[in-house]
Amino acid sequence: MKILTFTGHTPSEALKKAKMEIGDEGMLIETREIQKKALGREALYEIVIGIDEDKVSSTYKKVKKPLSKQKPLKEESQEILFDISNAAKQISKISNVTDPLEDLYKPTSSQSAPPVEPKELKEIKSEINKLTDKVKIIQNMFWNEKSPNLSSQIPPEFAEIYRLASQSGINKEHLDALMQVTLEHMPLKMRENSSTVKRYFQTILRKMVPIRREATPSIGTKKVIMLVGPTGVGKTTSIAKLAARYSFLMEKKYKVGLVVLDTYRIGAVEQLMQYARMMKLGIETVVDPPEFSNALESLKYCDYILIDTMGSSPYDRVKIEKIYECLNANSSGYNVDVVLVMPSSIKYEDLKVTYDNFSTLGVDTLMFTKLDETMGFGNIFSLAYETKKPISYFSVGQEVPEDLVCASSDFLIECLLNGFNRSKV
Ligand SMILES: Nc1nc2c(ncn2[C@@H]2O[C@H](COP(=O)(O)OP(=O)(O)OP(=O)(O)O)[C@@H](O)[C@H]2O)c(=O)[nH]1
Ligand SMILES: [Mg+2]
Repeated sequence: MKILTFTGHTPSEALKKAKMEIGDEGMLIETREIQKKALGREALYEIVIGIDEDKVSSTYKKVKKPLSKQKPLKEESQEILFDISNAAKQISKISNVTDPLEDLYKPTSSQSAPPVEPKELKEIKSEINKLTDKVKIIQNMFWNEKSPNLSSQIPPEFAEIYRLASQSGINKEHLDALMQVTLEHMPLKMRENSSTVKRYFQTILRKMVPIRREATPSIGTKKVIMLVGPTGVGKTTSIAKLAARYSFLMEKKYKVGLVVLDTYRIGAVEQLMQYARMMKLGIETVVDPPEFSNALESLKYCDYILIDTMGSSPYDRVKIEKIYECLNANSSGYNVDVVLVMPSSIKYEDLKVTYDNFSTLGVDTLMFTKLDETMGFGNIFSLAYETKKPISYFSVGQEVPEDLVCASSDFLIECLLNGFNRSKV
């Protein structure tokens, strides 16, 4: 017997290479991880295949035959499927996990492949999809993060979605709780492959994220919205985007007024003043908390009053206290909606600390900015899930007014599982 080795970034990649080189004849002897995944470096796996010496050259010839003489695609893909299925069994034995492919795609006598004709392209596509799914399953079997919090092991079909969600920065406890719910409630029939599992899990995620739909003021009422949050997160830019949205971009044009809390007299008003000038909007500055009610009163002709605040570190209790004093001094009778603005680029734990410190202001909704600067969105999901505070808006770039998105669970979960894509805004 001749021993051959093949390497790849995943065991299935190595298997594919083996398949390309020696066809179906070999027997998988061993799979090992020869290089661990590290920052900036992919993992490397090696598989060891044993093959009868006299079969090496003939097999090689078989693979190298011209394209025109190769078997029809459907038959080939079927073969790869069973080949991988066998390999999966052997890999399973080595890694001591159950075979994910055992019952799926077991050939039965009635399933013998009919001859392929051009009109059967659909079937070929479906075969390829099945094959891709199997490869994914094998890949994910080697994803070595375990979930000790789950009462049962994660079935292979769930591994991809679990990995995606985990890599998105979702809090581990939240993810395990969601996975447990999915495992308990998902109809058996839907567990057939990882794409139905993904769809089901996506639906659960969507249902779990609280969203506040935008509601415009009805006749005779007004909306007073205050943006609070850490320094430099995009509060003023977002106020400008909202102001433009309400006064120009919606079907109905609303009257918008602006208020700036400049209780530290640091000239925080200048940036917003420029936007106010450009959009011809009334603007009031509040330096001392008792002036807050007067500022709101003087904008009573407006449908929307948007209040900008100076940024403060979540640990700067004195600055947050000043905002609280303004809210406390509000005798105008107008209800102030407090929106906590946070960047999506910080991890869940930091978002939670920020939320806890600003929560003394009575946060009504969450707004996340800088979605264009991050890869994972699980942190956002987890904060909304944990605090049960609905998300109202997302900011997806620096451009005023276009880079603003009204929150929706579809949009967030799409970002979470597939990344932010400007074309889907
Ligand atoms: N990439 C990106 N940049 C943003 C986004 N929103 C705001 N910015 C930028 O972030 C920077 C700070 O924005 P500001 O609106 O001044 O932030 P702020 O929260 O008002 O800052 P302070 O008033 O100093 O607390 C500016 O350069 C904005 O253009 C966003 O969604 N994506
Ligand atoms: Mg600002």
